[in-house]
Amino acid sequence: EDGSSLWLRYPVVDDPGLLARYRAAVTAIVVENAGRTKVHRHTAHLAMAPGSSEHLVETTLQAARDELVRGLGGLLGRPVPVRDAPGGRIPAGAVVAGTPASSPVIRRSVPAQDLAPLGDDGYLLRSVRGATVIAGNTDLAVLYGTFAFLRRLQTRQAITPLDVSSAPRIRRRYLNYWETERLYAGNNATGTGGLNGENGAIFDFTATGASAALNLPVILDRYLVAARAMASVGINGITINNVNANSFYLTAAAIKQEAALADALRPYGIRLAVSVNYAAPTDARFAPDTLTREQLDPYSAQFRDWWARRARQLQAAIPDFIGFTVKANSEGQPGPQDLGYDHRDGANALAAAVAPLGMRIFWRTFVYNAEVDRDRLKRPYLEFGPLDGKFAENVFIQTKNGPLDYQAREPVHPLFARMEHTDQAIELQITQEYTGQNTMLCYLGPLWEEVLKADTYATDEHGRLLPRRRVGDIVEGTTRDRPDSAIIGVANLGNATNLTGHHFAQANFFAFGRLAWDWTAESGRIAEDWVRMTWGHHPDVVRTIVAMMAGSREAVVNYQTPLGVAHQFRSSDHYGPAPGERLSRDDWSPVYYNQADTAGLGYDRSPTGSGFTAQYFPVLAARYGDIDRVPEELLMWFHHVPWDRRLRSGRIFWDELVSRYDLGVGYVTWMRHAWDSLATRLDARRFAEVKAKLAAHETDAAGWRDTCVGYWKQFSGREVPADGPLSVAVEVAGVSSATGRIPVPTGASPRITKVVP
Ligand code: BDP
Repeated sequence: EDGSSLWLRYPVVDDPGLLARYRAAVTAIVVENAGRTKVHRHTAHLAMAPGSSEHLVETTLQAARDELVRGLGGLLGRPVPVRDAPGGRIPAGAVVAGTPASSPVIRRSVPAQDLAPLGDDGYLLRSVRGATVIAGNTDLAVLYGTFAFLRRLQTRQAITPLDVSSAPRIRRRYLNYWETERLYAGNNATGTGGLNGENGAIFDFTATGASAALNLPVILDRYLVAARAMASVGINGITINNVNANSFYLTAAAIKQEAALADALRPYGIRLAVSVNYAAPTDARFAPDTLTREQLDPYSAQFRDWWARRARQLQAAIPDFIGFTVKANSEGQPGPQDLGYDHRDGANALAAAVAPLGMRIFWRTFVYNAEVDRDRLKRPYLEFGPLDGKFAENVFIQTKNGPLDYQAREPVHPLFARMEHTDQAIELQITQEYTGQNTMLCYLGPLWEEVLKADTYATDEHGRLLPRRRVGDIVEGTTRDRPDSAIIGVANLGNATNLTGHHFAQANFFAFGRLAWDWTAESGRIAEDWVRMTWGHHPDVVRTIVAMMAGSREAVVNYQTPLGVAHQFRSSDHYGPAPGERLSRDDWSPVYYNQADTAGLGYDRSPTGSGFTAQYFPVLAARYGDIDRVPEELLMWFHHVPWDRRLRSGRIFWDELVSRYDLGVGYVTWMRHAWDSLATRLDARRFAEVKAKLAAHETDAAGWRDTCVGYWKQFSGREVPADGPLSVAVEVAGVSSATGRIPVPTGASPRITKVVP
């Protein structure tokens, strides 16, 4: 096993009783009117990679049928025949997948009113007269239902009698793929990838060899594995290039390749978007169709027409093209402010250009300017808050979960409840830029669950609390009167054999999709599904791995940025610690965030400090602004904390701080031992690969602790406190079976008391 199938492995069910029941329930596959599968070899812009083994499918129903054949055949340990349903007769034991339009069987066996509430993407799984139907209103819903049905077998749930349905809470469940940096997904040296062929991007736009000679783009097997994996968790769009956008992706040569990719992904319901640079019209690659800098005025016809031309070109090649993602006036990227305009002017100009084509603009809010504001966190609200309600219909503003930048823990971004009249997408980072990249095992489900379930305590103009103002409510749009909604994950896919570099990084890809579908789900349950699908079902395996995952993010918080100190990363790679680093820009420097001095540690954002807390609604503003009331895990986000301040544990701040670092490292040590205990229960290659990662993880976690504690010590002037007790209690939210005590072997790092995610 090399991890290349991700969670779509489908090994034969090894519990004989269950296998017999599944085999009795499933004896045939019926997908009416799916069409014949054909391999496109010589269409105008599509070629198979030499040696490619996967065939390309043309329709979504073919993809569903193929997945049933592959999945059921694997799980049941014998081929399951594909049959017709002559005269609408359902063969006993059939799994029938389709829509009322595609399948006479579905039309007759599923009442229309049962499908109506499911919308475009929702599915229904139901036992009907000895058969199982997988039904939805669209072919894509049927594909989603197919994966959901297979997941039931993969996680060993009952499949008879069955009557479940599910529809996503958020409409657009997209990935943003940053192809030239921040991949952390393996980056195989042997592979080319991305634009420059120098990194490990999953999509290879640098066709080489025969395909280059023919000028044909290549569709690699791994694209289809990724497409199936995305569809299996309901992801339905991907922006294929970095937000620091290279305008290559708008050129005719690139569009040809993008069209091939779109054709390959379309059956899986995945649509494409491109990140663009606001000043692309001045790029010489478009000569003679270029503009001058002055013509970048968002109200000029030239500017809008230029974008309309690009959009039409894209739509001609990719009829279901989504639109553009824009990073403007952020970290040196050009934007409308360069010409004296604001984000609304810029976003609405692009929106107007693409609106006739039904496309969308995703305009990011990741802006900061510490030179003006002193506190970097203030800028997004200052620039975007006043623009609420002023964006065009087809604009989403796209906001990171927290006000800084994907730290292992942040308070929620104050913009969420402040933009009620604007479609607002949340942007989460799946790729672990600040959470251990592809070396550290960090399950991000608990982080996202924390964010999406966080209450903003938004109030109306009379100061009364408004209902349903958790971040997830706001993102899903229930607080707006408009139906569109979007959640974005910065993807962690690459050209590594297992697509993500670390086997456990696959879990973050999986969890993102599951939470995008239903943000009210519990991250512990999602972890359990993933473990069963990815590693197996032995109780030791499930219990141990779920427990490892459950506390892994809290461990990262503890050994990297405990008690709310943020951004202590070395600037070169955002992996290791550099608490003393001072860069050319204050707001890129760890010292700016930690504010270490002999009095204490942390950034004062209270009303007597930077005043950032005022951007929150009153409940949170009061809570965060008061050092006695702020949750301890956010202490240093909002306060400069005296070294001898007494904390809830009874320890003084300095002692508590050091113990958090130890707790974090101790957890990693515990994970390493816990993993070792599974040696005989897991397949050799993946076991060894994770074991090696955990060893590096432990070393690097200890490095974080030692570097940071050593640095803080110079300011605190205090000794490192002595060791504490030696056990870890792991409580796993949402997984009843996995609560337990796992002893830490002697010799392991001490002082772990309790780790509760
Ligand atoms: C930062 C990344 C940088 C991105 C930026 C962004 O380090 O690569 O371009 O976020 O989101 O975290 O625009």
